[in-house]
Amino acid sequence: MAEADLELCLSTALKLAREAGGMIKDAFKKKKNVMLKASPIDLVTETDEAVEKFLFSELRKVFPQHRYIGEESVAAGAKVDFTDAPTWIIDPVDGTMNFVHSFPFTCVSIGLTVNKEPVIGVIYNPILDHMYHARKGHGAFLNDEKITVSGETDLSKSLVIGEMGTSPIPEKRECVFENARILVGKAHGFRSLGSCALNMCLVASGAAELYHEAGIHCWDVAAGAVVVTEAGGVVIDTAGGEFDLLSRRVLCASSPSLGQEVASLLHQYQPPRD
Ligand code: LIP
Repeated sequence: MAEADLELCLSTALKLAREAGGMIKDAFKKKKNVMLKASPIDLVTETDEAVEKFLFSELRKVFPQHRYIGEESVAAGAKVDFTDAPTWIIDPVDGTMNFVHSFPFTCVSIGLTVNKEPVIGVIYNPILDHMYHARKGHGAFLNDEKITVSGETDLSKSLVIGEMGTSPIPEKRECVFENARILVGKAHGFRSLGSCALNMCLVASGAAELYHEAGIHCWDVAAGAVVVTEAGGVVIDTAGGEFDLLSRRVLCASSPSLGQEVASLLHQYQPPRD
């Protein structure tokens, strides 16, 4: 895709992320109509659905030839049709559980892939007014200030993020708890905050050194993968191999050695692919 086209994609995504963020912020303090998806803790609200509909509609006006993958469209039965075509991969409200509880760690995440590679990432937390963005080869930014990972290589000096997730599956929950036990004993600190995309931004900005999770989806990680790598971090599989956008597993780290060390410690869980 030409440089000018990618610049138009980024500027359009930034504009729409801010507008979508306004929708999230308006609803944030109000009573929410919460609906259930795969389990009693896998939630969706009218805001999730309205934001995704808004973003798809506005992006299609500018980029009618592009393809679209969204969390709520897939939940409604759409297939994850992942091709080499320019594809917008969107989580309208990442951290929906946080949003429902008015816990201010929630965002809209807008990623763009070309030839199946993430090239643009825009992640906006409207409650804290934190706009993260990155374009492949052009750096990563928080509110237009360049961000970089901490570069830390020592696990005992690292703040590590691990998510409990929403799955009721015993095998997955056992894996989550075992990995938390392992890491709490070795890291400087351990956090669980409820938003994949924002967790990735915390690593990118040097506020944390590592985040890992199995059970997320392509729309959770597509934008964050660009933000982390453009901030000088690594994005790999939880077992240490190459990152696979549809694998539903991610590990991002402030340095390659830290990422590989933690990957070697983790108990692995393999959810069905997207
Ligand atoms: C969430 C992820 C989070 C994960 C939750 C949930 P959602 O995405 O951001 O990392 O632990 O289970 O999948 O559903 O709020 O868009």
